[in-house]
Amino acid sequence: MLVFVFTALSLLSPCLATIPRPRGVAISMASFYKPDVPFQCLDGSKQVPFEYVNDDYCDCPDGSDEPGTSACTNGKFHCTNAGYRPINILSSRVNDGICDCCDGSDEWEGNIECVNNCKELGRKMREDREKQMQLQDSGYKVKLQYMEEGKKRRAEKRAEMETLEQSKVELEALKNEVEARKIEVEGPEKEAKEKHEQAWKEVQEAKKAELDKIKAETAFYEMDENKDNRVDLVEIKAHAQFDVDNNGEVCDSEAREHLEIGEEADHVDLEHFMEKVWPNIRDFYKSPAEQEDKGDNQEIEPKLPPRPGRRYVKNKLPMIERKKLQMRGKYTEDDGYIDHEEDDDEDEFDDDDDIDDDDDEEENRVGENKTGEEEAMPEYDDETKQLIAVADAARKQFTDADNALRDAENAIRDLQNYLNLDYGPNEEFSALKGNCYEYTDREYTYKLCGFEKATQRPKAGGSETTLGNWGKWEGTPEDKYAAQKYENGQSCWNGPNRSVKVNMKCGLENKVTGTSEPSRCEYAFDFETPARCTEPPARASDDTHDEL
Ligand code: MAN
Repeated sequence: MLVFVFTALSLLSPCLATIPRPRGVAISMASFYKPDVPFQCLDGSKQVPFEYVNDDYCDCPDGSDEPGTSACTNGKFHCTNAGYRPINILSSRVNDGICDCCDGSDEWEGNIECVNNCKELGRKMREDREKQMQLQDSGYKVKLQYMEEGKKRRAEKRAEMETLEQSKVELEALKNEVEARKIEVEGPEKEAKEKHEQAWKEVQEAKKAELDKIKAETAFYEMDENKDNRVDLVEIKAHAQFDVDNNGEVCDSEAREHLEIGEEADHVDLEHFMEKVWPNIRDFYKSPAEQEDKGDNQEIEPKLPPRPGRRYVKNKLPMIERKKLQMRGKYTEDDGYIDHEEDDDEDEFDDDDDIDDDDDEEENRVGENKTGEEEAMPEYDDETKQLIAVADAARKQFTDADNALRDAENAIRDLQNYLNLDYGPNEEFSALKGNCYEYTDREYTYKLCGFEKATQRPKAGGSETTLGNWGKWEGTPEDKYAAQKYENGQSCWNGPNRSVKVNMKCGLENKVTGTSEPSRCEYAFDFETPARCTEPPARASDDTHDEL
């Protein structure tokens, strides 16, 4: 059956002529279907008489002879859809009892009554289009501002950079200058300080040597129990600390070894003791009193008797202690202990008091003051002080210049980072720089900080996860700025490092409108921004379709 209709669309304006063509053929294809010539299959494979077109029998391999029937499985039916959008449907859908075209033209056999809702759909489409236009319109106005601000910002940053580069050169020169000055004045300062410190060291060492000598002498007379001004084998054997092999007694060889004497001798005098014995035992020598306090088994006298004519004791205070106090100006042979601040403790030295108690042991050490601290070095002389003040000032100048240079370098680096970024062809995306946008879904709050990073924080609490750091623009080759990529986020267990693709489209304000995780640890954000709005084309006076 030949089905040949001449489509007459009453809705059309008079200037659009009705173009006769077979059913299911688009106006643009009408010229291939001429009733007075044989039909050439559109793939060029063969020719058939025009009567074969839409005769419900498939002749052409490409189905082009049956545009208005369902005879060919690969045929296409064109819905004109006047008032809306024309579409092509599979010809198998023709007369299948389902309305596919909004104008109902695919169900021409009348198996089902189709309502023509093309006008309604067209109206809706135009409304949506109008809304889109308005959105683009308003968004584009904001984008123009972004562009202006972005360009201004770039120009400012460039100017700032130039100024800073200039100051950097000057600051480098200044730093070098003040550094040279610092080095120059630090020399004399160091020399003067060292001189002072050396003198102080020498005094200290002399004091130490003096105290060591006293300690050695004290030890000698402590060991010399029979007071014959010699230390002999018997006396040294009374000191368990010389029992090197720990067999419970100090044997001859151990005693000789400590006394640094051979088989032929059995004692040492003070001079030999000071020179040969004391250096080897000073670190572990314990006075009889100390040994007793430590629970030593040695039977030794707790306190040594006064020695007439010697200064060994005065008011039962060991000489070493007296010497120490004497050096600190707190003791004289005549008056004894004279530290008035410590009058309360004076009795301590008056009698057989417990001067050897554990509590006092620390205080009785040679070469240390009462608190166990080294004596403080005296102040520097005025000349050295002056040199220090000059060097301090030079050091401060150097530190200030160094800090200023560092600040300038940091500021240059920040500016460079800003200027290296691509904020779009007209700087419009610079509005996102330094700003963050949040979006909360059922489980997480997501945050996008423009050109910086994207994060995820569980709503239920817990730490923030970095999903990615600014990477690059990742739109299509034709539309580079359609998407951003944030990459190298926190690694995903058994998976890739997290990353985010931010799809950007036109909107009136900057905001994340949705988030998803299309594949594990690979996220997608939807982002609206005026920066993506385009200049709307001039509105057509008549919005009708070309087939209308
Ligand atoms: C966290 C979140 C999720 C992610 C898993 C992967 O729970 O970052 O988005 O899928 O880790 O283990």
